[in-house]
Amino acid sequence: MMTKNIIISKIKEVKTLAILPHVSIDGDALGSSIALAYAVKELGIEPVIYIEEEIPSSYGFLPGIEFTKVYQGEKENYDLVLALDTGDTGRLGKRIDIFNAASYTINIDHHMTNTEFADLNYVQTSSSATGEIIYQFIKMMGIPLTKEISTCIYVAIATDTGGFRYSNTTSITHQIISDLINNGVDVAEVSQLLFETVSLSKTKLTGMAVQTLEILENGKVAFITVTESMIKDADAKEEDCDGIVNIGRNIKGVEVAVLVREKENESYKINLRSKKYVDVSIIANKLGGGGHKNAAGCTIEGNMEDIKQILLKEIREVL
Ligand SMILES: [Mn+2]
Repeated sequence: MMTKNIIISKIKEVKTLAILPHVSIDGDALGSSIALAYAVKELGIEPVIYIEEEIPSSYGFLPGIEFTKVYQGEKENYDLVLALDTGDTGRLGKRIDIFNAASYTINIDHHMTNTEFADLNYVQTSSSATGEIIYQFIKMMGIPLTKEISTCIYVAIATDTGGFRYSNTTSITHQIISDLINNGVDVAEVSQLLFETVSLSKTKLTGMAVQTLEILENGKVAFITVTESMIKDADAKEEDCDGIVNIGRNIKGVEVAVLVREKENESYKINLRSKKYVDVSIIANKLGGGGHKNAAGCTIEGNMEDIKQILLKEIREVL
């Protein structure tokens, strides 16, 4: 409670403020950031949301995109910088410069692996999404839930809970969602845009990725690979890889699913998902990444075969 009040008074006393969601932005990072930006604007501050890369087109329908700006190496000294949904400073990418140059920094997050890297840290791991925490802040600030704010928070929570299906979904989650719907969220429209709209290139890429599926460890582990050439052949974008790992996880009997995404220079982005008992954040942490129990990730360098062996060894230990 204390920390929350200090954060709100900090926000109220500054003149310039920037918000930093994590790299490879997702619905929670973006929705939370825009909702907070709307709230801060109500206080008479003009906030900027610095993002690392262009917003994936699947989130293009969100209101308030005008608050966002792709970081181009600007040297700015903000009175206050808030990192949202960001477990560690590595997830700030190049925008670490904005963070380091700030007079004061705040970190608001729900990741168990959060390293508490700011001047003030508010990490609530019981929240399904950073969106839940931002909702609480906005209520405490006494700022009305507009349709825009409600929609952004709804998207944040709906994405991080997999459409209210993951184990992080609580009764509090649903209480918050109830309030958001009362304040104008069009559930059918948002759900259609968020969960039932897919680009042709992603469909093609998914088909190619499924061809690489390997089932190991008596059916408990699924590996899927996406290479650079597959991305080119499907005319796909980075964001089109999102969710492909779930194809492996959804297979009956699979506990751990891995997506190995080949990047340039023998670097691989690894997505890990588990269905029930395995804590994949332990594996990701060991390999220099982070995340949650059922969803985590890391980046590894080396060649594809070695990387698969390293991952398999770590998975065997927790399986
Ligand atoms: Mn999140």
